[in-house]
Amino acid sequence: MTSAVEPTRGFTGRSRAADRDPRLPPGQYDARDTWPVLSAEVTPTIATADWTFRVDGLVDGARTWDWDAAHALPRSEYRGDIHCVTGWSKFGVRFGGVSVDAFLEAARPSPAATHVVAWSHTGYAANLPLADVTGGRAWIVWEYDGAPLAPEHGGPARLVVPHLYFWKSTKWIAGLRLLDHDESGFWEQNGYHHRGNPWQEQRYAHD
Ligand SMILES: Nc1nc2c(c(=O)[nH]1)N[C@H]1C(S)=C(S)[C@@H](COP(=O)(O)O)O[C@H]1N2
Ligand SMILES: [Mo]
Repeated sequence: MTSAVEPTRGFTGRSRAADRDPRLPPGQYDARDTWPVLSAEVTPTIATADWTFRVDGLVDGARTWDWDAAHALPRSEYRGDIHCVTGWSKFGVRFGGVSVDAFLEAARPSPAATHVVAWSHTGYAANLPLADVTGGRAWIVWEYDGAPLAPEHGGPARLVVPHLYFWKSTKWIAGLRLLDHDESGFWEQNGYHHRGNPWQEQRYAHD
């Protein structure tokens, strides 16, 4: 009986590895049509008329944009995948908004700036190296799949940094503060990794 089972098990194992979607980082699964909501806070109601986005800290000119001023910046889209540290990944999502580069260009980061804190209108924050939100790798978005971003997913607007675990993508984004040092955000103070690269499985502080 053992000899009949084991070759089958071995074959199945190899077959699964070969079929694994190359878009899936280690330890992740495909959430397919679902989009789980992960929020430490109660979903706030923020009218677009009340939403603001500020870039301050180590910049030559701190700036605040309101809804209309942010929409006047060049439109930019992210199409691709996202990965949550709890295990789900989602392929081929489409977010519309403005590249973080466009906001930073207006505020002119000082050469001393090395990190940012991405803080929300609710008090949540995530820390990131400045290099992870520049160079066309991060967006402030207000659309998902061509429709307004739902409040539970961070609407009216959130940060999206898709190459890092999704906890870095602050919902109800209020601003970026530029710093010359790393300053832990909400999950980083609770044992999560400072960078959070899903391809290196940087889930917890010492991964
Ligand atoms: N303000 C705020 N932003 C947040 C969070 C949060 O709790 N509050 N959760 C983070 C985590 S852990 C993830 S995985 C994503 C979840 O986004 P979603 O709820 O749209 O899937 O938002 C991130 N941004
Ligand atoms: Mo997450």
